Amino acid sequence: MSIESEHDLIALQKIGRIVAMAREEMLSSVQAGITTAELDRIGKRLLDEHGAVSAPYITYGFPGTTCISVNEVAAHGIPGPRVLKEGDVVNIDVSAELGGYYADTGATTVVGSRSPHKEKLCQSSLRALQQALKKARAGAKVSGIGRAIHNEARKDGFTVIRNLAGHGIGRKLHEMPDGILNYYEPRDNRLLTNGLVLAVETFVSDGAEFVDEGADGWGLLLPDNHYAAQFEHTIVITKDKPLILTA
Ligand code: M2C
Ligand code: CO
Ligand code: CO
Repeated sequence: MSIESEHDLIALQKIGRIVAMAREEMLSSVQAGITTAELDRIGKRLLDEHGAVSAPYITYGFPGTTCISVNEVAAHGIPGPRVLKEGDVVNIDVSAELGGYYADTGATTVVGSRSPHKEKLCQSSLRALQQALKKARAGAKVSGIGRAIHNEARKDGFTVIRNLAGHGIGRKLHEMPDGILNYYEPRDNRLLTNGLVLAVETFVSDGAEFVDEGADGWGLLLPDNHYAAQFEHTIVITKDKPLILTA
């Protein structure tokens, strides 16, 4: 969607803050011994308290409130009995609806503090998101976002996942424009427009370039013991810096 009124902006800011709070509360609860179902309950409680509902659940019937993806699972991980352990790469992706408006955010962390390679991967993906957001302004090419993400990942010796992408958002979880890629696509001539609401998400990996559907019908799996780190913000495009609704 594109922002058309003060109400659009206020409502998106509200749900943006809620999903960001849920993300932060869940991230700060990540520790060895906790299950992903327990983490999901923390996110659900926060959404419930604010009257928000899980976007994956109401949109797709996802069997959980939030997506929690561990190690070989890059995205769409179903919360459950999996117990987190030292060194696990944990992605928390929270998307929710309130009053007909949607926001989506994600972050990745490592359990414990003894995995420098995995921590570097998370830092690289976060930097890639920050660099991409610098390119996101009205009149600029959509393809500049993917170019910035890939350049940042490459600098650190990492790859990007080519079949996962950011998207439009606002009145639905996934809207047009789709295909906000993690790499440069020179044939993509679309331009960013003032007021456009986007979920920009970086998928940086230590070698993988594609994910495959897992046997549970949800999890998107990485090949050959590779890891990936995702970060995601919902933003509004302006003539200047984007408004980050999920900061
Ligand atoms: O839009 C995502 O960030 C998720 C969708 C959850 S629906 C089960 N919030 C995403 C992640 C990976 C691939 C596509 N979309
Ligand atoms: Co998301
Ligand atoms: Co998204």
